[in-house]
Amino acid sequence: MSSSSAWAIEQQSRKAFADLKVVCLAGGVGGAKLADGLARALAGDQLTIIGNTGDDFTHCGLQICPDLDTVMYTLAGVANVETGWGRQGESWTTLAEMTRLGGPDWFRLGDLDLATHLTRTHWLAQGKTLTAATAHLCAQLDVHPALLPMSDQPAPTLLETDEGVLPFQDWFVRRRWQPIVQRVILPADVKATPLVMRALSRADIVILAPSNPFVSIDPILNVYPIREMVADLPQLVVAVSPIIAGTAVKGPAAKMMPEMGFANSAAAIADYYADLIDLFVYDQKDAGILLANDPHQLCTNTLMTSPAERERLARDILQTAVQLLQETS
Ligand code: FO1
Repeated sequence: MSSSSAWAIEQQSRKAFADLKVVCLAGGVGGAKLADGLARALAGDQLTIIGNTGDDFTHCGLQICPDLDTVMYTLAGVANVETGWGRQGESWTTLAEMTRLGGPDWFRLGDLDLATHLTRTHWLAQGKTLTAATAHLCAQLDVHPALLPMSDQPAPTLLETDEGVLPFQDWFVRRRWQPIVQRVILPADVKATPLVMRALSRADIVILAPSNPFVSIDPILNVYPIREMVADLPQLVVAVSPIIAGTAVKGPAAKMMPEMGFANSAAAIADYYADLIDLFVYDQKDAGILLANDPHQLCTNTLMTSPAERERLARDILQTAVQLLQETS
């Protein structure tokens, strides 16, 4: 007699998604939260997260990978939920001393977070790929789904703004994303890793997480041949709107959209991904919106205010996607 214990129910629901292979393209906070929800709903080997590395830069000689770290820390349960980056329970002793010494303190590195950057930089200097270094860090933090950098090559995102062309972190942190963005400049001929391509070729479902479409998802799709594989392979492609009732839950998406000629709406996000997606997920606050290309739709509560909410949204999406897969198989 199977008990109705939470554990038993969890195992039942995992059976519901048994042998499903899911790939999630994720950037900052929204992407990390959905990735965490998916990790709670699926067994570790069913989920692969492809992380944006367009925000990466070298700072004080250290290789910083903000979006990889936000996903890794979130799945490890050690993320600073207030800031959306770095570690919870952080101390700032080193940064305070850097300030006293007149060092570059504009990019705030906490003491615990510094250990990640030092360790990653050490391994890269030893010749490890970013993929291998990320896998080691995840293993040490007991993070089981595969977190794959979109590429092992540098792929810096630049922003053409009314103050000239800015490197990402200069725009985002030093200038607090206030310069008006005319264009996002993505690097040419960056290649996906073999592990990324293998995960995409095996995926039943690919999810574009509720991350900024321009500076979190596009940089991943821009890596060859990720966009082509997402568009051409038989898997079911889902996009989750990062815009709820005209605002972004966090970050510059809502400010950037009008600056770049897009309406500030979930419908505009659906249009933006129209040639890629089979299912569009948006918040109940946007119920009744009209979507030009009429993808399958899931209108639900997409605001993830707790780990349980992250898992509920992930299950909502997976259940809807599995139904669509069964209808089309
Ligand atoms: N974002 C800020 O707005 N201010 C910071 O001082 C800052 C420091 C920081 C340190 C490590 C890290 O991994 C991320 C950090 N971020 C900071 C966020 C970073 O700019 C990301 O690129 C954004 O979160 C966008 O994804």
